Amino acid sequence: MSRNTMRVALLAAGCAALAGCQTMHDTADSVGTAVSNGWNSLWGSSGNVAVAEVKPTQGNTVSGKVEFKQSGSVVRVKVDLAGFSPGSMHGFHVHERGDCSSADGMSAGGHFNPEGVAHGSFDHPPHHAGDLPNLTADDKGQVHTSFEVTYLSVGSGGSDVAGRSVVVHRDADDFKSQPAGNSGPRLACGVIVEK
Ligand SMILES: [Cu+2]
Repeated sequence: MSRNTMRVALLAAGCAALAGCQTMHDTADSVGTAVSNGWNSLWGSSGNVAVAEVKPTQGNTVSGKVEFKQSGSVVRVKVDLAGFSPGSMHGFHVHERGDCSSADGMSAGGHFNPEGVAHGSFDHPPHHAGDLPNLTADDKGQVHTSFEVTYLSVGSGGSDVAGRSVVVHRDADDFKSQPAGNSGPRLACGVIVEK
């Protein structure tokens, strides 16, 4: 293989690895933009709210808060977490059991999956109701972001997040591997409680 051929091959591999990011970006643009047009009116006062106080699992450092707020058919997920390695990317899901009592977070069970479908990417059905975008830490090792989904609910309905948990994983979710995107051990867990 010539030097140039090798370079092309490496570039192709890089593109494949980034495909998930590109997909996320597209969704952020198409779904997320609605927020900037009406953040205050859409998210200001009414709507069911549930919050998870996220605590690190044993030997880990990630902690913070995740808020779910419903407005009509849209749920905004607001994420404020710290304690990551700068620039790292992590799988992030709603898991089925509101139980973070075990040291490794496994007490939260598998992904919240009321429809009994395969794991996948949050923007390409079918996917678990609990499938959410990967989180990417900033240069301080923090995540401050929000996004919107239309397949969860807060306080009622078959996809109600209240009484479930959020789990942050060590590795990025590949949005393909079953049943959990090969995202590795659980760095942090928080029971989602309706306010
Ligand atoms: Cu998970």
